[in-house]
Amino acid sequence: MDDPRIPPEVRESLAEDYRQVEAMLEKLEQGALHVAAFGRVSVGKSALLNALLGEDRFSTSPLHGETRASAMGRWEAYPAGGVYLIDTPGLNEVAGDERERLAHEVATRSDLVLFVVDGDLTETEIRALRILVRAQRPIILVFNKIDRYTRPEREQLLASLTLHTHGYIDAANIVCVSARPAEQSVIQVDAAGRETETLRRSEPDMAALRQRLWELLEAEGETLAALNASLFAGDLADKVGQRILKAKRKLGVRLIRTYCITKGVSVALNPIPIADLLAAAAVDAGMVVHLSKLYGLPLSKAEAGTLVKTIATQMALLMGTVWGIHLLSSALKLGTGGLSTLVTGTAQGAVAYYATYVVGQAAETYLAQGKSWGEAGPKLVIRDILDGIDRDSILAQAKSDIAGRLKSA
Ligand SMILES: Nc1nc2c(ncn2[C@@H]2O[C@H](COP(=O)(O)OP(=O)(O)OP(=O)(O)O)[C@@H](O)[C@H]2O)c(=O)[nH]1
Ligand SMILES: [Mg+2]
Repeated sequence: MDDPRIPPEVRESLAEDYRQVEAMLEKLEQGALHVAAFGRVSVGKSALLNALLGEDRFSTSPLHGETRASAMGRWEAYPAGGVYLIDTPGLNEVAGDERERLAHEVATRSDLVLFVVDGDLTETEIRALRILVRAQRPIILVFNKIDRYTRPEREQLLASLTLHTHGYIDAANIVCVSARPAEQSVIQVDAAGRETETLRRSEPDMAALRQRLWELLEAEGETLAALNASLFAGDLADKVGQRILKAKRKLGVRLIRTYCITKGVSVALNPIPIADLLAAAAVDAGMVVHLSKLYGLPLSKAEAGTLVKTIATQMALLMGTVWGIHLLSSALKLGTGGLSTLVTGTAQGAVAYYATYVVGQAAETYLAQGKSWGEAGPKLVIRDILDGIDRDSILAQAKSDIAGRLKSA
């Protein structure tokens, strides 16, 4: 966060990740483990955690979407301590919203996920499971509300869950529970023969989950936490790399433009034969040296010159010998007024600008790939760049940049 080489906007955008890294390190130091309940709305995630905790910590309701934010409770029952249970908002069958995104984030940051379902897997659940599996999250698939099913129904659903998660989830990690069995009416008859009907809820049946959790934590607790931290670090390193690259690209765009203008203006003032414009591209070595510093892969002036020569050669081959004439006439057409020297000069300057622009783009691609043209080689890279450039808009930009500079001079 204090590294001055990292652009401020990147630093700012990393602040949240940095906070997470700190939290993760602290957690590792304390040997804490995070176990998150995750799943569709109303499958009984909150009820399940309450049953594990042995208290009504999280609010539950028959209405969908009861839990609105994730919350954490310490699992005192686990003897070694340090295990935290995290409740998350449920996934909605209707398009995912912000809460759902957060739930995903919590789940993919947890050391172990209790993926709670209350029957066969729905599309939403299959999608969410895939994401977790891809993020290499250890998962226990918890089939809750088994009190609602007869034994044969239960067996059949369990078989279906096992089948549909084959290859993703170890069969030993699929457990059946009943976190908050439905109330049942009980009729009591007193000594006088009077009947009274009362509603009674039987005890939760959590034994299978408790035992599996225990086994996993005992056997792999430390590995789970370390695995999670290393996955997070890897993830973050990729993210940081991408953001820095993006910031560099932004600076690179500015840098290339500055060189393009300088080059365009000098050619506009001292027009040179079109055929010499590519040779003049060799002057672009200065820009490449500058770019290479920006990418932290400094090139010497000679190396930069060789790189420019490679690019210019490919450009000439790809654009054909008459490229300059075509470009020049395009540049001229964009202008108004007659063929005064200034107009021709500006048009030639625009062509020079364009050439420098292509060299800059190519050099930048080479640098962003760690000083490599990649498997495709320079020819394909440069062809892609030429194909991707909107020639007329670059020429128009060139003319207005050059004209602006000439006017202010
Ligand atoms: N029959 C039965 N009902 C249960 C069981 N567990 C939970 N429920 C009921 O299912 C409903 C939803 O439970 P919650 O714990 O609020 O579900 P949730 O997954 O946290 O829901 P959201 O927070 O809305 O995503 C409540 O009415 C619970 O009483 C169970 O084992 N059996
Ligand atoms: Mg809930």
